[in-house]
Amino acid sequence: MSSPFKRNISLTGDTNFTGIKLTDSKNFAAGLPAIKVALRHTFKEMGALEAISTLSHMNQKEGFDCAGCAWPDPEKPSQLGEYCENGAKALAEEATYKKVDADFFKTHSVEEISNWSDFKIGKSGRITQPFLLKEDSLHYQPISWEDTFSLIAKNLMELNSPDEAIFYTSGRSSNEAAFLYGLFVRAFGTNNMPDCSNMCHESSGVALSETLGIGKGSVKLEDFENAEVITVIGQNPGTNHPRMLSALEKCKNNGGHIISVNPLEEAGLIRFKDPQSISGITLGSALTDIHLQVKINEDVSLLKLIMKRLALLDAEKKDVFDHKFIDQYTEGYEGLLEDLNQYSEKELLERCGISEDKLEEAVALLAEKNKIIICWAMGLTQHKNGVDNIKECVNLLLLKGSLGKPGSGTCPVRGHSNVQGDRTVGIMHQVSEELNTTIKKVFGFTPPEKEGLDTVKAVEAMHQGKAKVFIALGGNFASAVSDTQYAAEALQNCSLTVQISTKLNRSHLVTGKTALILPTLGRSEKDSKNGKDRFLTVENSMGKVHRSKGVLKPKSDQLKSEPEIVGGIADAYFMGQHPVAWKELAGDYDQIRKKMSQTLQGFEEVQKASEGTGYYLPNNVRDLDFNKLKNGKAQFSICKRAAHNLKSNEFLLMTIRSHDQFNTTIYGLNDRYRGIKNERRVVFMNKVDMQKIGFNPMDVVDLVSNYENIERRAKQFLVIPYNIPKGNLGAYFPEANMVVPHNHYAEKSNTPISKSIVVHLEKYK
Ligand SMILES: Nc1nc2c(c(=O)[nH]1)N[C@H]1C(S)=C(S)[C@@H](COP(=O)(O)OP(=O)(O)OC[C@H]3O[C@@H](n4cnc5c(=O)[nH]c(N)nc54)[C@H](O)[C@@H]3O)O[C@H]1N2
Ligand SMILES: Nc1nc2c(c(=O)[nH]1)N[C@H]1C(S)=C(S)[C@@H](COP(=O)(O)OP(=O)(O)OC[C@H]3O[C@@H](n4cnc5c(=O)[nH]c(N)nc54)[C@H](O)[C@@H]3O)O[C@H]1N2
Ligand SMILES: [Mo]
Repeated sequence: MSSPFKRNISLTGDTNFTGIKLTDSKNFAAGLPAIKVALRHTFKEMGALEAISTLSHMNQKEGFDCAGCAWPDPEKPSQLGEYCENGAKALAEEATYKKVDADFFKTHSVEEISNWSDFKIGKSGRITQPFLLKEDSLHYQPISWEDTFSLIAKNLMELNSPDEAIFYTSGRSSNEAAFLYGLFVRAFGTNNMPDCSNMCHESSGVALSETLGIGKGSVKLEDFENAEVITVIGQNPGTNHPRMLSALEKCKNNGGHIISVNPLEEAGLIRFKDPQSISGITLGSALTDIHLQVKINEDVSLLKLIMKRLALLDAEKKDVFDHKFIDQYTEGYEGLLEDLNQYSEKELLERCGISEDKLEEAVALLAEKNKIIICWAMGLTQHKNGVDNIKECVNLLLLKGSLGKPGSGTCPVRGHSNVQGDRTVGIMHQVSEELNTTIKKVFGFTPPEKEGLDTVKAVEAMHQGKAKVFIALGGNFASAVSDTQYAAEALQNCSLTVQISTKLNRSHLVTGKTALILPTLGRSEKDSKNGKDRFLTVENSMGKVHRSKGVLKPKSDQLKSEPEIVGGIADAYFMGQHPVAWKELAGDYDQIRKKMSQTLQGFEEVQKASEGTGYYLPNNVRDLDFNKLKNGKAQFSICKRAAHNLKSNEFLLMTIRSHDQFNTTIYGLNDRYRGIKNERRVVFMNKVDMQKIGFNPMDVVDLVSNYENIERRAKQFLVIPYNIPKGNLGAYFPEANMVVPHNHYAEKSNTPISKSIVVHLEKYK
């Protein structure tokens, strides 16, 4: 018997060092250098004229939403442009003139491409037509759209159960595409809808739903101007949400204060020069008033300590906590105080690693002020106790009555530009009875009632051969999920993997036996039908739905819009035997929006988005309505810390983003603000730790984790002495995903522990 055809695919690509240069890490972000870098990237990828004219449409009412982060746009966008350095880079990536066409795949086999670095793969350009990788082939070849859809339909029909298919979503998709996709998956018969949010803000969603009754934040952009204290915890806005810095600056200009809680002194948090304001270019302002350099995953220790001190002050003065608010709106206050009493101050202080005077400064500020916002991102969510990290933040806000009034509230800063919208319109593995009931009413079919698989469980199911078809609406699943080796085995176990994508990435190489690439329009591109330009809608990080309309000529006339691709798959699968007329619906976005308005709570006004103004979705916390929760009250929580029990040679590793990447898309090899030039394979380490184990700067090491006696190894990293707490390490994602175990994740949210992996270092051999 001949052995099955096997491709020899590299999971890391080229790991040779690229020629590192170290500079001082920067203590301010943005300003003129940011504009220079932004323009350099866009000019190189798309030419100067087109770059400048396109950037002027980004985040404007008549234009398109930036495909970078989900930070909201101000009501009056800046005349100098409403974009940041990293938004410009995101555009450059999408609008690049380089193309991945039939010749490209004829020349390069998937094995060859897999040996390139992620940086080089990404720079190959935009995918121009549908491609098929046959079971016994090493080269993708062109395929027609029609054949693509029939092949997918055939594979779906051959499954023993709809639960053998997985439908992933990355957070770039529009509301319309995601709504249609979710509808098709339910009509097909499964809730297997893992999405990037499972690896991202799922912990926030769980924590906020359980304590406040809605899985989203409560602040609006204008609250930043009114806040007295903004705490930025576990988030690096200078790199990942640069436009947020202008909002923080406004808070400061109005007399507010900023506390940052982070193991690193991130540039944007310390000083900032707004490239979009003339004064900012020249002045540059100190943003953070108090930087609390917490040890990795000790935020709960720190927050408990702060609340303990505040409770002591409140016992004396009675006005530190908002007792009226606590009485009227909350439940569990006494329980929280009891919990705080069980911890010793000394132990808490030691664990979080903060100095006594810094702590006191923060406590004094928080004691005095009531209009408080807490912002957070992956530094809190991606830990074993990620959900409790966030609940502890909610505890603090509840004590201070800092919810439902101007200048205060929760602010989970979202990642992908429409990750929040995708969830709102029905991308989730959980079952919502309410949604199922309306779908039945509006569309005439009964959605499945069994909970589906999230990201972690989907990988396991594929690994065990329980799922055989994998379809991805965007993203780069193979590189984004934990445990690269295990994830690759899982995907390679599938009979068919399908990627709906704009750009080439590793998930097009780490595939099932047969693989398809379905190329789609990007955000910045015109989506025209019958000579008319169409728009789609998205929801920003603060729950505002607004439209997005591309302006550029599509890179190829063979691209289809995401709704049309989903409609094509659904139409081929059902062949007219279904109550939904998939193709017609997919081709008419106004119809999709009409159906959304009939199906989804809060979408009654979605047509307003067509007028360009946008509107806010309902938010019970803004109205201080906690009726959905136990006894109609917001809930205080008892939060746990993670116990790592490190051995003497072990460290906690956080996997973070450099300044030159968007998730798995590598824009460049620099991490300007951290002083790293031309290299990604670095590990940040405290000097004292280096001396202790006898490492010198630039020593080459492997990162090694060992969970349940399974050794995982990320090879070849340069040791960089850095201002990071003792016992902690930092390295970039996705390279470090090699060492993140697939079966360790946050309780309740299943978010991988990407920010606190126990590792030791071994000299590279
Ligand atoms: N340019 C650009 N923009 C992006 C992205 C991108 O890759 N590039 N990604 C987008 C996406 S999907 C997301 S989710 C967001 C991510 O935005 P961030 O969450 O800001 O991204 P990370 O680089 O993961 O950074 C986490 C921050 O938390 C800190 N941290 C790590 N562990 C801990 C901890 O235990 N406690 C505390 N207090 N801090 C900790 C790190 O030092 C770092 O500053 O950004 C979005 N925007
Ligand atoms: N170790 C570690 N792992 C992590 C993280 C971490 O901090 N550490 N962060 C996690 C987080 S927060 C997230 S959100 C995930 C991200 O996981 P994903 O969302 O799966 O990954 P991305 O890198 O954002 O996906 C990039 C690809 O999306 C495609 N794309 C871009 N724009 C579009 C579009 O408009 N439409 C379509 N259809 N495709 C498009 C392109 O082909 C591009 O190559 O990774 C997670 N993984
Ligand atoms: Mo994310």
